[in-house]
Amino acid sequence: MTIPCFFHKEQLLFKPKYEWVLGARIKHPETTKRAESILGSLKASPELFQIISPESVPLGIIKQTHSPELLEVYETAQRLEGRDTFYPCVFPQRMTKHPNPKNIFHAGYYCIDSGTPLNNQTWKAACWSASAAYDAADTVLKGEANLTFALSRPPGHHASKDTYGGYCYLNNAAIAAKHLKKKGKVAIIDIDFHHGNGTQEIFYSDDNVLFISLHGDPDVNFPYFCGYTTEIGKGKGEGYNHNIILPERCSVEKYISVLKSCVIPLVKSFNPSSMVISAGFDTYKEDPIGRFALDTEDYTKLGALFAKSKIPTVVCQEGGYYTQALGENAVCFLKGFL
Ligand code: Q9C
Ligand code: ZN
Repeated sequence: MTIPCFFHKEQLLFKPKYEWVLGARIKHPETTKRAESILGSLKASPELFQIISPESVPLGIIKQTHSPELLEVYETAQRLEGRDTFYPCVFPQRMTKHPNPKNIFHAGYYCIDSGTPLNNQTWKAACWSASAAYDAADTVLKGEANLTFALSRPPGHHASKDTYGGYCYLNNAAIAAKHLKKKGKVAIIDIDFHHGNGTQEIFYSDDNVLFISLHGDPDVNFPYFCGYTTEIGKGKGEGYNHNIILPERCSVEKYISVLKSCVIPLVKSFNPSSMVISAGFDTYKEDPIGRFALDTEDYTKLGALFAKSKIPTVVCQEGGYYTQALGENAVCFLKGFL
């Protein structure tokens, strides 16, 4: 039995060159090298991983997760000149009345940061990234595999229904979870270093989707403003959203103890029919953006722990920016399930 891994080569068409961090222009961390690193490591074990090119996800499916306005911003960006990249530098005023998704200068209305550029390749790459997640979910939904991997890039967990940012355009994990929901309750565990604000928002009032995010302190880390423990869901969804803040340089011992004492018991009592793991490897000790201290072999331990729950699982790639180790980290995590 091999693990079906979904990836489309057009995900590589989008190449953000730089981003703005506190006024400085830096090389963009979300490079195509990331996906290539993971692909390389998957291909090194053909007896374990089968790489499959996804079908294109129907627009109607994407619209179940995202607003027409947000998608129209991406359509507008497709009309940019080949060499042009748009970085919003004006953000909404509290009383903004006339956002126009057809006007690229209004993109800032739909955007949460200055690190997430738009060009005429963004939509295509984001769509294929979402397609990988959707097909990974579909394979689990049909019972054809108990574990699938979506090599989603660009990542997704910072994108909400109507906003993009944090290198994310379409919420791949949410699209996967909505599909899996057709057969019962879904638990989404977000182990990226950053809080999964987009996913949280999408399912905030949903009592059929349990969302748990483990992340660095939002006082001092992206996406700021949210990811606090007081955010517990609302309406019917109250009690189905959990944020867990972990300390700087968090070790694997600490990480595992929180998984065992808190995350796994919550998942067990929720009793979902499937699980989506938003797997970011920016928790790695050398990551240029994340501030935890996990090591490559630690990801095997995490994978093994999740596998013990015996819940059909879609692993969806999120962040991870130390490209030299990213492929090995992802593969070690998946191997932990075997
Ligand atoms: N100097 C994901 O991991 N910029 N997104 C941080 C830090 C935003 C990360 C700048 C980081 C977003 C999917
Ligand atoms: Zn991240």
